[in-house]
Parts: sequence; C-alpha cells; structure tokens
Amino acid sequence: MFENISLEVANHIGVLTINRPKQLNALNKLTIQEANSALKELATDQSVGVVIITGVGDKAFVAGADIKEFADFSIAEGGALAQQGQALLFDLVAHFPKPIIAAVNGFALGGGLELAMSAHIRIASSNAKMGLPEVSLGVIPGYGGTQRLAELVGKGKANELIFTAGMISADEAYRCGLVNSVVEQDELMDTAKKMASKILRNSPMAIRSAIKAVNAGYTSGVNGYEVEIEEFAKCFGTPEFKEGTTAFLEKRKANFRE
Ligand code: DAK
Repeated sequence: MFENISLEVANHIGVLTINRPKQLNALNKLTIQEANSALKELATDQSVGVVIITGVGDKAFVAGADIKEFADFSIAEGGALAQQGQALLFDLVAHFPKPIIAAVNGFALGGGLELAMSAHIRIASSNAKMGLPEVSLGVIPGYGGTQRLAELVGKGKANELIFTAGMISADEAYRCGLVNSVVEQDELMDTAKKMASKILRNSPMAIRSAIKAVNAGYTSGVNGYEVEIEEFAKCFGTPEFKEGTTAFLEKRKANFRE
C-alpha cells in the first residue's frame, strides 16, 4: 500500500518505519505524504495508543530531506514546501493526540532530526549521529528545526549546532537534552516498546490533554497555564477519570483500554 514507509500495529503500538534504505531514508515528497496518511490512520485507530517512528536498517533514522529533490527549488517553491511539509508531517507529529516516540537508530540529520524533534519523546541508539547541516547546503532548517532545537537544548547550543552544521554523538545529544535516553542499537525498539507499554497503562484522554497543555506553553500567543486549566477541568467529565479514581479506591489497577 505504501512505497516509502511501512506501518505495523501490534499490542496497541503503531510502528511507522521510513523505508528508503538506498537514500538513507531521506524524506522526499512522497514519503512525507505517505507518513501523513499513515499517521491519520493511526490517529483514528482506536486500538492504537502510542506510535513509534523509526528508520529502516541500522545506519539511518532519516538522513535529511532528499537533497536531489530540493536542489533546484525557487524561493517560492521553498516557502510553499516548507509550509506544506510542516503541516503535513512535522506539526502533525508534534500535535498528535497520542504519544509519539522517535526511535533514532542512526543518522538523524536536517529534516530527519527535525522529524525526531517533532516527536514527543526521543530514544537514540548509541551509534546515532545528529545534526542540522542545512547551512552547509546554503539553506536553513525549514521544518521547524530552528525553533524545536532551541526549545530542547537552549538557544546557545542550538546556535552552535546550526551555525557549525556539525554532527553530535548520541551521548552528547543525551547530555544536552536532545534525546531522552541512549541504548545499544539491538535494544532500541524493545526500549521504545517498553516505554510505550508503560504509557499504555494510563488514561488516553488524560495523555491527550497533557500533550495539548505541554505544547501550549511552546506556542506563541497561547497561554500554557490557561490551556492547562481548561484541559484539567475537561478531565473531570471523562469516564476515564471515573475509572482511574474508582480503581484507586477499590485498590485495583485501572483499566482504560476495554
Ligand atoms: N538526500 C538524498 N540522498 C541522500 C541523503 C539525502 N539527504 N543522504 C544520503 N543520501 C544518499 C547518498 O546520496 C547515497 O546515495 P548513492 O550515491 O549511493 O546513490 C546514499 O544515500 C548513501 O549515502 P553515502 O554514500 O553518503 O553514505 P555515507 O555513509 O558515506 O555518509 C551521511 C552518510 C549521512 C554522512 C551522508 O550521506 C550525508 O552527509 N548525507 C546528507 C546529509 C544532509 O546534508 N542531509 C540534508 C540536510 S538538509 C525544505 C525543508 C527542509 C529541508 C529542505 C527543504 N523545503 C520545505 C523545501 C531540509 C533540508 C535538510 O534536511
């Protein structure tokens, strides 16, 4: 059904794998469109509670936007595509109603790191290398990288990484807060799935509200505290709140997924 991605759902976890190994999983237009369709499917699939995004193979998560594709863009095409791409994939990931974990299994460069940074959580394999090399190609990050890198690692470190176009190791990425944890490559998917299973024990509605509230604090013109209050209040009207509190009082585990 898809050419450049694959999608598997098992145990309430959707795994979306970017699958262009010959191009180190570089993102071209078709890949972005397919990832958009797959994510929309996963958003409405009631059996799915958490999504993991990764790249096929053991060399690359995503080595960037496809350089062959954007090499001859004009100013107008670049602007239009940045906007479309952000809406189709990167903002969709960032505001996805279910947690998205990026399992960064190798190079995550340019658009690839931007994809990982759009996810809610990042786990990297120890061989992963990350960076935003756009200025070495005469452009700047166009899929939210200038904003999200500064949010995650602070402005000074983000400036250093962007201006030098350098790559950092998984350990350095961990030290500066770019990834949540680092594990050996053969443990990466298991680690991501274990984290997903932990998340799956909790209320999907409350998690959805938490995603909205956390994101609100990073959205210009939106007051995160106000959004938190609104989302907090909404929780009291949900059956999941009833189940969570009743389960506690009855000294049993809450069951949010029946
Ligand atoms: N695009 C297209 N092909 C790529 C690619 C990419 N980003 N990265 C690698 N490949 C291809 C290589 O061309 C090579 O293909 P063949 O020559 O075999 O046909 C194959 O993958 C294997 O790569 P290498 O032979 O280079 O492998 P190495 O192990 O020697 O090196 C590397 C691995 C990851 C260090 C190297 O491949 C590399 O430096 N890749 C490029 C990294 C990079 O600069 N990425 C792009 C960053 S800029 C836009 C919005 C956003 C963006 C652009 C436009 N608009 C809205 C318009 C974002 C731009 C970026 O992401």
